[in-house]
Amino acid sequence: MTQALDEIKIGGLGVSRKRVEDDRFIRGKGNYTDDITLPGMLHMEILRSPLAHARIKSIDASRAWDIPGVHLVLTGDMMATRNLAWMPTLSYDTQAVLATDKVRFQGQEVACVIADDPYIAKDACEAIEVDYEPLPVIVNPKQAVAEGAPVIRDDKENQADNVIYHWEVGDAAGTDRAFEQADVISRLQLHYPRSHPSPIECCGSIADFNRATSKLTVYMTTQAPHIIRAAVALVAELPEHMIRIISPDIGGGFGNKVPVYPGYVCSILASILLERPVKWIEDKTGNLISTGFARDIYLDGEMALRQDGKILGVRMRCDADHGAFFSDAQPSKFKIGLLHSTFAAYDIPAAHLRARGTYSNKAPGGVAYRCSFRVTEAMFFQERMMQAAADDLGMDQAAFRRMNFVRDEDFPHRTPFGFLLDSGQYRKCLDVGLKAVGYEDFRKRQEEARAKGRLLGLGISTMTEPLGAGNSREYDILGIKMFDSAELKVHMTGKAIVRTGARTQGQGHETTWAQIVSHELGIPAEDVVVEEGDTDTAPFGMGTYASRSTPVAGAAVAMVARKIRAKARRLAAHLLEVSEEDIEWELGRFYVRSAPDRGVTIQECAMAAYSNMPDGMEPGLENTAYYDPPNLTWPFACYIVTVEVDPATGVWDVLTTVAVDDCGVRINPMIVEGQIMGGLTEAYAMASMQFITFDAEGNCIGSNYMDYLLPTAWETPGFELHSEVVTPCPHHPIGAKGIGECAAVGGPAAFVNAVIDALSGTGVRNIDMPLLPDRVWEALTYRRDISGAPPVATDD
Ligand code: MCN
Ligand code: CUN
Repeated sequence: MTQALDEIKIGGLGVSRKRVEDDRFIRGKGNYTDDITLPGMLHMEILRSPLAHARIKSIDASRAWDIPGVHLVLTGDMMATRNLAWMPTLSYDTQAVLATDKVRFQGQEVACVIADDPYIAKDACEAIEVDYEPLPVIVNPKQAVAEGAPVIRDDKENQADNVIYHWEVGDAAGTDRAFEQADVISRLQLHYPRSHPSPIECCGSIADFNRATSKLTVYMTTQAPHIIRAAVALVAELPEHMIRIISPDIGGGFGNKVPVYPGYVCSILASILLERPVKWIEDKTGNLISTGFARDIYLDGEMALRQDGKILGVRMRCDADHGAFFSDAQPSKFKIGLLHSTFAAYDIPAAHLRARGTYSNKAPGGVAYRCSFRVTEAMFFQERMMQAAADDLGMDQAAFRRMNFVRDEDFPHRTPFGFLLDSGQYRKCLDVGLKAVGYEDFRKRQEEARAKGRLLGLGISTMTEPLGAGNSREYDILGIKMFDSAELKVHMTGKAIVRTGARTQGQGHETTWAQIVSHELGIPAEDVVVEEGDTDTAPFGMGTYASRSTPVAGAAVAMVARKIRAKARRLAAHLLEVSEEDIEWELGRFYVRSAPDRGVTIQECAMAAYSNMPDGMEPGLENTAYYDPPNLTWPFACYIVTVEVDPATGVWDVLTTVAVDDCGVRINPMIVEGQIMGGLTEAYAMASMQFITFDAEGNCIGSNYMDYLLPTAWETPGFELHSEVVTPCPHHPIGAKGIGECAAVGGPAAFVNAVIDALSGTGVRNIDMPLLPDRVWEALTYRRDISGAPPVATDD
């Protein structure tokens, strides 16, 4: 006799199972791109531009060619003969692979050397003589559109200025009317500065073209192997079935490993030319100055308010600095990504957003760094504007938010910008957060402290964000529709392998996908192995970013398991000699409805699929599911931070951080908490110390870990996490919503709001991130906002 299994015991849904991948990671046994050595492998290094904007008069590589051990020197002119000097970007622009006419940002790729070892290659790079003629430099949108500004993209035929796009969304006339009716108009201007995902592992690739088989294998640090395969097939005009992209273990991605970088392209071309494997591993400075930046948007926001606190309308003007190439890797038709997800959590009758994108002499980027395509800026702007508006009304921060939230009974809710929210319990999350932080009590203590000259502050950030691109109706990358996939093979002994089109970079898919299979089939999680990242074996998928893995690939895992269960049911009916209609399922077992004692386990069904299938049934127990989500998932979070600011120095300490996250059903609560803590750490970093900016010559300030600060355990405050609120996603097969980015998206505003709150009464409305002590001190001392753009002064 068989019995239903205890889901907790087998590691199913809701179990805080230890991460199986950590076993190899914490022993130093991970297999990262740089760990791979192939026979006959050569090494590539990149020569980068020291200048931000300059015409290239000549490149003389003859001395580099003469260095013993050098096999190949690639320059832009050589790339051009193969039509590879430029490549298309995912945002329908072009990007230089190796510079030919001009360099357009500091750190831009100018030439590559392929040699016996990386040291020879590096030395040979230094032997390349490039004659530059410096040009005026642009480091912000204001300079980009100024009279007489040099045209950065003079390579483009119809580009007479530095504007990439004007884009708008919402109801301009309706919003104007709302402003006419307003009792109070609140305005805030600020800059969300550039930041960098900065994973510990930099980017890299090993291209291995085998002339004998005509097959190109590329090991590389990509979050989206199948997209890379498609891009290589289309750009290099190689047959897709002869390209194999393998993304081995990834040492953190955080969005940095979504774009296509020149280094990948050059290593591939070098391998094809030399017919030997070519390895390129970027160094930290290369990573910080040239790859996937994030943010760099200016906001001019206005809110129309009724005296009682009701928001009547929102108007936003945003200026996005995209750097030298418009290479956003994002799947929406919206020029500025999902920035218009802003204010989604609030019930607002009218809204209008106008955005302008401009070129500058800075590395390209924009949408990366733990952000579902600019939702980070969207939620930051929203929550900073909410705080300013409540202050302008003289209203309590929590009451103002509660009054304007979308109500539980109003889902699905259409936002004024056109998104459809699936579900949520916003008030409940806020209440849990307020209770946890002791809101009323803190406000009293704040008053008392104020009387003694001590500055306490409390910041709230309540936000929802769209996670899980796509659905395929609305989202695509260069026409490739957004969906995802899972393949499940159950072996005859009941052990299984699941593969998806996603690619974990540290999020724990090897652990959580097994839990979904366990939940659906009753196969113990430890009997399920998860494999991702090899385009020759994984089903086609769009990769991991925008926290889309659980919403899309995770859903596909559940769906494919259900297909397997359906076949297993037919096998069970055969084994139990009853008709399929008489079979019932409980976890791990089918039984006869009229005789519950008579049952077979899923493992017995698996064996029968290979040894005892009914006449006419196809043998085997495996299947594939492609999942096209009906909608995005909309998790909600309430982050509350309290701080104390030292008026003498501007130093601020975090007293408490409370996080209430509702991401629907949690597959693995411990992993979810890890994601939230990681995100809060990054939020704290951006708010307090992380800064990648530029001086007037376009020099990148923040090109190393002395200048670009990563918080360690020592600086990072403690976090109090709450999981009481669970609103299952109504359209996801197991009710889960994404969580991977929430805390990094919603967190920064909570920290900044707390510091600004501590300064209340001084007239200071804004200090741009990072809130370094000197900025806070300056704001406090001179009672003025610190809102600014690069260039920074570098003489101090
Ligand atoms: N999860 C869960 N229950 C849920 C939602 C998620 O148990 N309701 C689990 C998932 O199964 C997965 C993890 O939490 O193991 C994150 O899931 P999800 O929200 O689906 O996000 P993705 O797996 O798609 O990860 C992407 C997201 C992004 S876009 C960035 S950027 C980021 C992030 O994840 N980069 C990371 N977190 C990171 N964490 C690590 N360690 N390294 C990175 O590079
Ligand atoms: Cu934009 S960072 Mo994550 O979506 O890979």
